[in-house]
Amino acid sequence: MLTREDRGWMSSTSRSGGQPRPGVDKGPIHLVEAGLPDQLRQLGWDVTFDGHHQFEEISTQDDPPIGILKNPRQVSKVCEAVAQTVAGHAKKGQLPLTLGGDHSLAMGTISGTLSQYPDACVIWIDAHADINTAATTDTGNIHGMPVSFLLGLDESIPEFSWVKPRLTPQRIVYIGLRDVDAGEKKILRENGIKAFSMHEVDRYGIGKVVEMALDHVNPKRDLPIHLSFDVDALDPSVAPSTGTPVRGGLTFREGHYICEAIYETGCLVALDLMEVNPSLSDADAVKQTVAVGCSLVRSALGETLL
Ligand code: HAR
Ligand code: MN
Ligand code: MN
Ligand code: MN
Repeated sequence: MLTREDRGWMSSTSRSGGQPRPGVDKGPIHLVEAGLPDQLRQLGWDVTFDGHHQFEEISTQDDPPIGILKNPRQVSKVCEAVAQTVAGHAKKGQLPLTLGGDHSLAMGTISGTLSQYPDACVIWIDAHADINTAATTDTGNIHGMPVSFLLGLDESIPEFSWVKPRLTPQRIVYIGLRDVDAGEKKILRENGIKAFSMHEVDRYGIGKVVEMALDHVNPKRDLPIHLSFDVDALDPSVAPSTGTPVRGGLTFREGHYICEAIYETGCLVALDLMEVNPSLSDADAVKQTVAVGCSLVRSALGETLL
């Protein structure tokens, strides 16, 4: 498992094709300009910042919808490139931190993690389940679908057949859900996928929820963990600048507690921070959201309160 002496690695993926609102591709630039690389160096990480991957060679043109899926070829190719990049860094023993960009990118980051750590589990922090298939999506926005491709639940789109190795339903757990489509609820139920919605956070408290989530995906605390954090899991009063805010979310401390507790397991091998969109809301809201994003990452990478 990685410790602070290991090399950290950081990449940002400035693409936004998985959702319709422009600007989420600029999230990483703001997080980096806010000083995230140096903040992590101060925690003892040897940070290599790869630069802002724009994947300019991957065209945004000539990509008509498949069914109602928007930008399918572009999203697929970007995610495949991200998977290779993440896998390459994980192979060298580095801990890949990927800043998004929209959450469709997790198809790439998690595929990359699984290629190096086939027994890894995924902790997905989000207001949304992102588990629509081509048959269930109402919007055609692929950022609402990455988990179904990762699990192999949708084999109808050949463009995404590269998504391997596959995740299994017992190896993913959600925290923070509160906006789940009817079709997604059915998929969660039918596949026995464990999810802790805001209802469970209210009932048990965040400490107990994280413990139960870990007991489910990582009972002996010996499996590698990929943490995929969608900033819209936080309440919009805490993280306003994001494309699909949903009220009733995690507090500032609940979000940070999750990150701290996962760091404490010593099992974290990869981290995503997704869906920061600096073009939404006013300058103060953007500053607040970017600052929260940086501090979530610091917490997941070992910042302690005392
Ligand atoms: N479930 C809706 C859809 O499929 C909304 C998804 C919004 N997704 C994100 N990612 N912001 O979590 O379109
Ligand atoms: Mn790179
Ligand atoms: Mn998401
Ligand atoms: Mn979300």
